[in-house]
Amino acid sequence: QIEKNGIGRPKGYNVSWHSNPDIEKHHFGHAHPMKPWRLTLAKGLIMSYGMHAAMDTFVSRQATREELEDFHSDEYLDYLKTAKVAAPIDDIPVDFNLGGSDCPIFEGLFNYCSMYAGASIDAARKLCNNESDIAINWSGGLHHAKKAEASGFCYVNDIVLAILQLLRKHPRVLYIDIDVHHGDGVEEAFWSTDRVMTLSIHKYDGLNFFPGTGDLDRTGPDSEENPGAHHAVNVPLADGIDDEQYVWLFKTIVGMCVERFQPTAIVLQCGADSLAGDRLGRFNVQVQGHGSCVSYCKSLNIPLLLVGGGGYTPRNVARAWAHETSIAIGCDATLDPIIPMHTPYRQHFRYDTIFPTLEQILAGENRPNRNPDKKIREIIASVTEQLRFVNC
Ligand code: V1S
Ligand code: CA
Ligand code: ZN
Repeated sequence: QIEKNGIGRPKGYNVSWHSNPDIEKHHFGHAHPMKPWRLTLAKGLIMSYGMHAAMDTFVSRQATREELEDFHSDEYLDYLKTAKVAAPIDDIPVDFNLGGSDCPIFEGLFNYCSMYAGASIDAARKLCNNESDIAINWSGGLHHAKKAEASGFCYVNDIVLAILQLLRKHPRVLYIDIDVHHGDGVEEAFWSTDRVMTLSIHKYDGLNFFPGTGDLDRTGPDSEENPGAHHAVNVPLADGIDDEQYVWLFKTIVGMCVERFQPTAIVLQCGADSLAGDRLGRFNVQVQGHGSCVSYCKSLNIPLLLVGGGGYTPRNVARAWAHETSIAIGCDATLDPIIPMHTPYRQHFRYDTIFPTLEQILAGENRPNRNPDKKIREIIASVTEQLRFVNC
């Protein structure tokens, strides 16, 4: 399989893959859109192509209490560890925003959180000691968690913990978030520093779309004295953006951020709910367009951490993260788009290709593009103006 698909291991270019099958076994509850099982589907696809042979694969470990305390408060971690499993009552969260229907308390919750956090921390360390050029944790990317609060299916913020690791060695980290939701937890954590620039592209509709933040003029602290001023970049979009516009916007804005900020490491949150046909998302981005964002970041030749995030139509999440793994290891051009016959749960994919057409993905649903080119150009102009104030 490996030879047939031409998957090789280019000398001197290392990709590490951090995962743990334990994570996939957790359940948020029957009706909950977050399904850790999507990771099993993604892993099956990645392995059926033989891609694991081209990476350093690591079974990740739980983050230690000390590591979690790098960002989270003692009281919050105590509560998270001891919280008793309970079905949400009338959608009302109790302490620390836990126990409502968004962030239920389920069996093995603390184990789940420590595991996905451990994987992102390990991945960041591989980049710090130059053992990896790209490190991947598809179980991470849980960007809404705050210091002492769960939010939007996220309990522990593995991205913040990974960036804190990177900052031990790297002077400047660029965080890029292509999840359809605003990366509010990461933005808030690094709001007052000029060592991390956060960039989130997301659906924004005032308060109507979760989490209700991420307007274009949210650029950092108001005071010019605060080092974090101008270091938060927000790209709010309307429903239905397509590949052409999204990739153009992504390359233009990321290109400008890299030029001004000169990051020495990049973290790319690859939330797959920005894909067309997502159960919670609103965009018309395809697997190809989503993957182009990864290709572009790889082409910058800066140490790169890839994490997962949202993604609520499991077959498309698996397609995207398998395709993005192939980009990381450099075999995307030679990968057979027909899903191998021996792929586990192959019947779940509905169509047998990694790249279904928009018509197949949307299955008759019509999601018009509400993003005129003029609006996209205005966003670019506004970010250009913002970045004039960034010096490194
Ligand atoms: N959109 C949305 C959505 N759907 C749900 C949900 C649906 C069924 C359930 F059984 C449980 C929850 N919650 C939401 C959003 C949260 C979205 C989180 C996205 C996370 C990420 O992809 O960015 C990263 C992993 N929550 C809300 O909209 C809040 C409510 C306001 C409405 C929904 N109810 C269930 C909770 C309160
Ligand atoms: Ca986002
Ligand atoms: Zn999301």
